[in-house]
Order: sequence, then structure tokens, then C-alpha cells
Amino acid sequence: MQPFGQVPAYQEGDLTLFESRAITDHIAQKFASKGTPLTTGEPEMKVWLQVEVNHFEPASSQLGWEQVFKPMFGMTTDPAAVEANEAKLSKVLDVYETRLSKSKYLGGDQFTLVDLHHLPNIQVLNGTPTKKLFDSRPKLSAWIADVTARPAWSKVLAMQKQ
Ligand SMILES: N[C@@H](CCC(=O)N[C@@H](CS)C(=O)NCC(=O)O)C(=O)O
Repeated sequence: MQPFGQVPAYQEGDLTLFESRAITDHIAQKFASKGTPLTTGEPEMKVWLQVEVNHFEPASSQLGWEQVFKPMFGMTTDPAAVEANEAKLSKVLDVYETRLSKSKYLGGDQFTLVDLHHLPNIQVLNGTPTKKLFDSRPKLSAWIADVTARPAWSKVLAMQKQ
């Protein structure tokens, strides 16, 4: 189902999808009339979807790998990699701090897939010293408190514990 042997993959009748962001986009469009609309289709939202993939994800996933997943697999965290990626992530978060002083959410004034795609890495990093990069930015901290308090995210976290 997933040509690179990774998760996630998604099957719906004859339709098979991979790449998490393509899957969420499909689900958001298909069920647009149910629950919270998660996509606006606005050019601005598309820009910020790309910001997450190209700027937030690389640094944040490396920080999660070094500080959470490597220890989980009995491997040793590389402090130099943590320092380098915290420097990269800081620059991204400075851009976010400015963005969030102008709009309530990253993709615009409503919660969208842009915000949603940040949740897994934020959750991972909230349990690491990298959280200091979030806590030191007031707009970003308020946005994190808002998006992580959403009932749907609480359900995801509860499912992870099952
Ligand atoms: N760009 C892909 C990344 C998928 C990915 O990295 N999956 C990880 C888990 S989060 C995986 O399956 N890793 C195991 C492997 O690569 O063998 C997506 O967003 O779906």
C-alpha cells in the first residue's frame, strides 16, 4: 500500500493513498460538510501548508528523533544535532510568532489542516527540553495551548494510550 514501506497508508474502496498530508486533505475535502471545516482552499493556507512541510517538520522531527525516539530504541542522543536543529527551529518559530500576532491560526483566522499537521511533533517536543523554544514565545504558546486543547486531539491522545 505504501511504496516506501512506511505508515500511514489509507484505503477507501478502490482508492489507496499515502503521504499523510495528502490523506488529510482528501478526508477534509470529502467530509467538508461534517464537523469543523479543515481546509479553506485559500492561497494563504496553501502557503502555510508548505511552511509546515519545508520548515517546521524537518527540524522538529529531527529533534523528536534525537531526544525521544533514539533513547526509546536504546540509541544515544547527539547533543550537536539537538543544538543545530534547535537553532533551525528557533528561526522557524520566530516567523510563527510574527504570523500569530497577525492571524489567530497559522493558515488564517480559522483552525485548519495547517495547524493540525503541527500537532504530532509539538506533542513529542512538549516532553523534551526543546519545549523552552515554545514557552519563550507568547503568541506561539497561546496557539499551542489552543490547538492542543481541542477535543479531537484529546481523543487522539486517548487512543494512543489504548
Ligand atoms: N512523508 C511521509 C512520512 C512517513 C513516515 O516518515 N513514516 C514513518 C513513521 S511516522 C515510518 O513509517 N517510518 C518507518 C520507516 O521509514 O521504515 C508522510 O507524511 O506520510
